[in-house]
Amino acid sequence: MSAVISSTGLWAPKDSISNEELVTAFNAWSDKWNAEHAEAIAAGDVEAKPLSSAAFIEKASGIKSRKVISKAAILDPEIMAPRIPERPDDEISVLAEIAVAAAKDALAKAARKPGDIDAVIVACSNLQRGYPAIAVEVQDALGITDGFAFDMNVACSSATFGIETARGLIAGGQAKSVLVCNPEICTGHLNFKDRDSHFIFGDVATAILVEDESIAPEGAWEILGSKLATQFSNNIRNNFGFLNNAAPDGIGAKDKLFIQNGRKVFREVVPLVAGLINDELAKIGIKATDLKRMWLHQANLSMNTLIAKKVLNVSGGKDVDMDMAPVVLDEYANTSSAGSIIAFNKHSDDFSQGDIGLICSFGAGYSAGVVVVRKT
Ligand code: CO8
Repeated sequence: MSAVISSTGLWAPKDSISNEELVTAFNAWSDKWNAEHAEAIAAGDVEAKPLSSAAFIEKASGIKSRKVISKAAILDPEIMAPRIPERPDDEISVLAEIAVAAAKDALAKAARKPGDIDAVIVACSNLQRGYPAIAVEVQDALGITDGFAFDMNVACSSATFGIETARGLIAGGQAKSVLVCNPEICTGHLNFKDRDSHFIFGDVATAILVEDESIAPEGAWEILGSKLATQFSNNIRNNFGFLNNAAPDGIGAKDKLFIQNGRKVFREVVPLVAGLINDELAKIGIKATDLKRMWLHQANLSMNTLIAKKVLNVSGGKDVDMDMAPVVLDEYANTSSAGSIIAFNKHSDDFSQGDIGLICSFGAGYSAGVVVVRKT
């Protein structure tokens, strides 16, 4: 049984933070910290906190702003972190709430009602709690009374791995219509006091409706092929987890936030991803020049340019037409698993029947996924 992508959905917070706003807050915090530690800095006991720069951020990453759930607290030099109040157990959790918002957008686009859905997968980088699964809460909030739901996490590749998992459920006869949600509150695990990474992430939610081809709506996307890959690396890591509380010094002893070696990630992931795409295209007999577009993971503009060049075999100083690999990270920053789906959602309306494109994710794990699609 073949599967299609029937529709996608998007939810984004109303507030954005520009690089300039973020850097102003960071530098105010940094100046204050340096003033408070002036003696220790002068004695060489601690290093002064360096200042951040909006120009550096845009040049190094391509990010100009990010959408966030909790703007004021992130920009308050006394806080420098989102502040999202805990909710009582009888209210919907914030992660489920944004997943539901994106899901409703996807369902409306495919003219589907909640009763049409057989399974819900929440596939994202950071799950708000251990259990019950966020996906079961999303299933309940949408009013899906039959079927099943579960969570999965493959970091930035959660969406492509989620699509492939949905495809497997359809092939195995478990479901005909699977809703894959990618709620990403990335600012919750970001260290806004770390100059090297404070600019990287934003918040957003996407949803993907994967269905059996027998019920595909008009204009659905046939999945021609897909390939998943993982390779262990400590270069992107988050040590937050349920055993933090079991450590002798307890959970509060150390921040358990996102850390990475960005340079190494850049160097190691570009060839891995370009190779994965080229191998999959060769396997299913499609030439790179047959592609109308690649909706790539949104982490770094130069990284995407380089991947596009490698896939399209554009060498030397020649430019690649970025219409081929559209950028959304200038507006959204890195939104982990949602990035390539935002790009697909926003930059696919001009496809005609028969046009071919690919969705590609990559990130922590390392993990990478390619899904080749053709407009029906
Ligand atoms: N302002 C001014 N200067 C700075 C700043 C700043 N904010 N930050 C660093 N610098 C300085 C450095 O100190 C360094 O100075 P010096 O040369 O004197 O040592 C200089 O600028 C260059 O620094 P870098 O080498 O770090 O800069 P890069 O050019 O490598 O750019 C990037 C840094 C933008 C991080 C880049 O390396 C990058 O994007 N790499 C790819 C990273 C990537 O793709 N990571 C994957 C992200 S993880 C992911 O997508 C999902 C993770 C799992 C999910 C998480 C959910 C939230």
